[in-house]
Amino acid sequence: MAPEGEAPGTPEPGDGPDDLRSASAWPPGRVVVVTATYRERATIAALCRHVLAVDPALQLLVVDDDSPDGTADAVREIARDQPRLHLHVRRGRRGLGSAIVEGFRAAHRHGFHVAVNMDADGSHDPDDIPRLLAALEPVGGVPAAVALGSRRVPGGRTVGWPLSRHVASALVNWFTRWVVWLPVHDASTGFRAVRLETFAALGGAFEPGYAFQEDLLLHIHRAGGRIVEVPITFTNRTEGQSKAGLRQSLEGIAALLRMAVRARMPSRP
Ligand SMILES: Nc1nc2c(ncn2[C@@H]2O[C@H](COP(=O)(O)OP(=O)(O)OP(=O)(O)O)[C@@H](O)[C@H]2O)c(=O)[nH]1
Ligand SMILES: [Mg+2]
Repeated sequence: MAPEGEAPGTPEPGDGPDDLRSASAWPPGRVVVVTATYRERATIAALCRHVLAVDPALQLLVVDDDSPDGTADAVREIARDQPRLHLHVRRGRRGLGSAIVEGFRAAHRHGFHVAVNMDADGSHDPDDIPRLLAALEPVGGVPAAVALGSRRVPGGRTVGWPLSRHVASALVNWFTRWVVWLPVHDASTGFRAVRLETFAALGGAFEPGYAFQEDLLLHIHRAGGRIVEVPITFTNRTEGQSKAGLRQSLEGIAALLRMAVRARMPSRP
């Protein structure tokens, strides 16, 4: 539930000193979609409209790292008469993982139960959100902690990738399954529904970059959380540019190696 009488723009714990957050109060809600953006002006407006049209109960939080292309302005424009759309602008590019963590923490503070994380570049289809949410429901009395939109289970697929991306993705997922010992087929997917109670209980530090996706799953798995995979079709971006450059790839490899070490250390009680 949104805190009553909250002053718009008041910094909250976890906000950087010069961050800007949504100027409007959040309506109460259960599920919020969290999308991190860096230079996504070409796609963000369509994504906002599509997500908010999927279900009138859904809200959307965009965590933008002050994109120089004016991504935040495009969000503000729509948010002006859309109370279910929230914007959090951070100063300077600080990484995909850290943006998602800030989004999840803000969602938890506002009383949401579930956050759906997705990319802003059109690769993930908002129409798949209801299937991800349904997959969180209990099986044998045990709810799932996270439902992954998976390209690597029967029915899932990837459209438009060059061979090099297929090879890189296969290597990452081989490593996370057989070396990091994560029992999932698509650990690097950026489309997932996460129970915020589980997330908040994890504590600890997460990898701040792209490897956050695998790292979150490692935390959840080691805490005993159930992970389910739902087949999705992932479509390579057709607009804007990839933000995952050589630096991000090298940081991702280093992070996976750290995770492999952590996977061999005893879990916290
Ligand atoms: N806030 C924030 N968002 C980021 C950052 N880096 C990437 N993103 C966003 O994270 C999402 C995934 O980034 P992409 O560039 O699409 O990475 P990718 O999906 O691995 O690669 P492509 O689809 O080939 O571009 C997109 O919505 C980006 O805008 C960052 O440093 N900060
Ligand atoms: Mg992408």
